[in-house]
Amino acid sequence: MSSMSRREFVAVGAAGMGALGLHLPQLAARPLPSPSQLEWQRDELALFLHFGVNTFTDREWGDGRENPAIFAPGSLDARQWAQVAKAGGFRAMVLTAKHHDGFCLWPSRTTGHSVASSPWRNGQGDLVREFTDACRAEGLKAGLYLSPWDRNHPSYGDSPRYNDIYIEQLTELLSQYGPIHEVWFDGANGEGPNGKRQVYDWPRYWGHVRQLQPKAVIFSDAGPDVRWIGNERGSAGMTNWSTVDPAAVPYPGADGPGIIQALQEGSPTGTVWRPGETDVSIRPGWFYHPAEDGRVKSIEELVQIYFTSVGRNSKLLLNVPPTRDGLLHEIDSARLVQLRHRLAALFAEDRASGKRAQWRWTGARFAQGEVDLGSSMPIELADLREDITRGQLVARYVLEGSDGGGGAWKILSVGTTIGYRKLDRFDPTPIRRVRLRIEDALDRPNAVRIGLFGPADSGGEGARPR
Ligand code: FUL
Repeated sequence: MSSMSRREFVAVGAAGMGALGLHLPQLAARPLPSPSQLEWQRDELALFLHFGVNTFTDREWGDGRENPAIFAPGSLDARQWAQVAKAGGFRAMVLTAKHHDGFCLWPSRTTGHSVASSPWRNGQGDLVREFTDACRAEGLKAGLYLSPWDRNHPSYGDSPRYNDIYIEQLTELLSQYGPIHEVWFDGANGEGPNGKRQVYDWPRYWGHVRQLQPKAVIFSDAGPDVRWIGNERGSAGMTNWSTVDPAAVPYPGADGPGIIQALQEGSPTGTVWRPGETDVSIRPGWFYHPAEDGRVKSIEELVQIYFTSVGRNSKLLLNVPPTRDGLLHEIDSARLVQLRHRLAALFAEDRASGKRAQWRWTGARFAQGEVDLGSSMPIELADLREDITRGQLVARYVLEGSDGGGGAWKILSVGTTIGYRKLDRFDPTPIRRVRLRIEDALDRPNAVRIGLFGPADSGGEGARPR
């Protein structure tokens, strides 16, 4: 329990600032995003890169006995990764600095099981350096994944000793490579080389990150800053609160009834701000496998994932694994560029832009906003946004459209939460006026920003994804 309270302390320290609530005393307790959490969410898209010895053994989980000699990416170019990410509209990248096999992509002082023992760059290479340099050169934020489960390190399972080693690895990663914007903690907790299981000291790990990189967001099932969304299919909950009850998922990897639902949906009564991150791979596996070249997700699947992640108040962390050459595969790279073009076409012209929405507060927790587009036009997509700097409040809404001339209101979409961004698609409907009825909220709702988009062929180039 003492570890719990320390963890909560860390989380509250990050999220609890800024809630003044002078006029509405109950707001004092309502969680708000920290500046880092806000920035993290607004970035919307981050690229995940699984790369290491598994790339060369064609496996998903290495057992820690891989010979470092196999790590030999002939044409590795982290700058190419960053350029592809940027061309795809991504704003950050997260690299597996160490996966469960324990092989470190930087020359760590804690182990010989690293790039320093590989033929790559004659053992003089440092992939974390090349990765962070490439991120900066392309204006992307850098994030690192450091698996606590380590199937190679002899101290794993000897809990205090390994915890010291892990802290030292964090120190190396977080003090030598400039600003790191996200630190990604996986909850996997299998056996080490001697068959022992490790007891992780999460509060110590997280406190250490806070000390070395106070602006980084810390990801895990249990936060403290951003939480796992509860599946690897690319789908956030239809209801998705950015607030959570910290006791619902007490530590990363926790299992039990209600945990997945708590991750998927968050909680309207949650006491900490901990938005969900949706991680999914563009291929069936996390690591590159040549046999999966024909199974890269289609552009329609990727657009759908964007709608079920970013479009459901989450952030998308899309995994695109480098090949054995150390480059992103041309099929994957082309898909990312296509994704950017498809999204640009979908969001080419906001028909509500410049049209002031009229808001009326119809009750303590109800409101209604109406936009007049001036003339009838086909609409098929709504982009709803709460001002989350003031928290997340909307709990249920109905979006309706009318084709002017005193015509009846027709329901376009219904939903529960909105949050940072909620994207609703519906059949193209000729509409002049749109109204958003907030039917339930945690408090007096703030005005919601309403964006409205027509079919791509009437607002831009490219086909509509369905
Ligand atoms: C999981 C790991 O076991 C997978 O290999 C992958 O890294 C995924 C993102 O997290 O827990």
